[in-house]
Amino acid sequence: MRALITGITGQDGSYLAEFLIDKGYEVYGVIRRSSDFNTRRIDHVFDKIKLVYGDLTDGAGISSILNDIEPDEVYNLAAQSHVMVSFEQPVYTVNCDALGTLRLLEAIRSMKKKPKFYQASSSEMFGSSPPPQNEKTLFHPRSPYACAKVYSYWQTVNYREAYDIHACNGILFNHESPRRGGTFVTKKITDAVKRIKKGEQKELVLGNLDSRRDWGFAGDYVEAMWLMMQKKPDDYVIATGESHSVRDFLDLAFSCVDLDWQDYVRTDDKYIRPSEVDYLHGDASKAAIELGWRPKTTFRELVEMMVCGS
Ligand code: NAP
Ligand code: F7E
Repeated sequence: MRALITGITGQDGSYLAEFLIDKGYEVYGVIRRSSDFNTRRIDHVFDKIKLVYGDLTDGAGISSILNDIEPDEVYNLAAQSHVMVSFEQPVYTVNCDALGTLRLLEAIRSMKKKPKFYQASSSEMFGSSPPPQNEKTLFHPRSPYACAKVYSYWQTVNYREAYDIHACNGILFNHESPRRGGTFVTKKITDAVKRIKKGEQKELVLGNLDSRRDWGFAGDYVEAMWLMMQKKPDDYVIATGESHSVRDFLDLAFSCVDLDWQDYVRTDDKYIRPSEVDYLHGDASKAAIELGWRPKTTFRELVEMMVCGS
């Protein structure tokens, strides 16, 4: 089996590449040209994967990559994935996260042997819909990022229905790891905890501490992506079924090194979003029943892994 991963240099791309290599897949990844090395997260599997340059904003390039590689499965993980940044760069975010998906789907539609397609949909699409959220919950997106993901969600459903493409949406709730980007709140907190403990940082400045997220471990979630591709194409919520506030995360992360977060954290309005998603709490029972998928890592284990990991 041959898989193509867009966003292979990201957090999820790196775990998915490892997972598929272990399953015996031939793994291809799309990377963006950058002015310096950007393969930190996949250096350990570099000899086992094949990389091609590409960008989701370049439709002709995406089409020729697909036609050259002829993958059996395409995992579309590439995105401008930061919600706050999407308020500053809404047009770019939509170009990449919404039209980028359409470019991939259009390229697949024109192929003789159509690969299966996985779309990285997000719990952000639920926005202000009250918890618990599942596949039947209405979308009420609260950011340009979330609006772009809703667009991609529906294009994925439509290409499945209109052209019989094996296309599925994984509606993943927040998932983290030691490989999480440093500007997301969990990694920002756990990096700060380590530096504060070593005396290298004095304070941590954050935004809204009251929002609640259903945080799982990225390593567990990539298995769900693969499982979805092995079944009849459909859409699945992937979550732990537990929700915690940013405050809860701070409590646990600082307590791992015997510190009290209230001695170090202050808030600044510059991190407050124009519109916020207050409460995410997923119900992944459909994935449990139909895919046999359940999260393996607890909230405490996740926080400890991030505080103790590199
Ligand atoms: P991430 O760490 O930010 O990785 C994003 C990846 O997309 C990187 O490889 C990045 O390349 C690539 N990328 C960005 N813009 C691109 C473009 N224009 N063309 C090609 N590649 C581009 O994100 P993640 O946490 O692994 O998330 C993976 C996917 O799941 C994303 O679509 C995200 O929106 C979605 N998602 C994430 C979560 C979560 O909690 N992590 C939850 C639900 C959905 P560079 O390395 O060059 O920047
Ligand atoms: O924010 C609050 C912030 O940026 C979580 C992406 O992977 O998951 C992620 O999106 C919460 C928000 O993740 C800071 O206001 C407080 O309420 O870590 P985050 P996110 O916005 O939930 C979804 C599912 C995705 O799809 C996205 O791609 O934490 N918060 N203070 C802060 N957030 C950040 N980043 N930085 C702060 O200083």
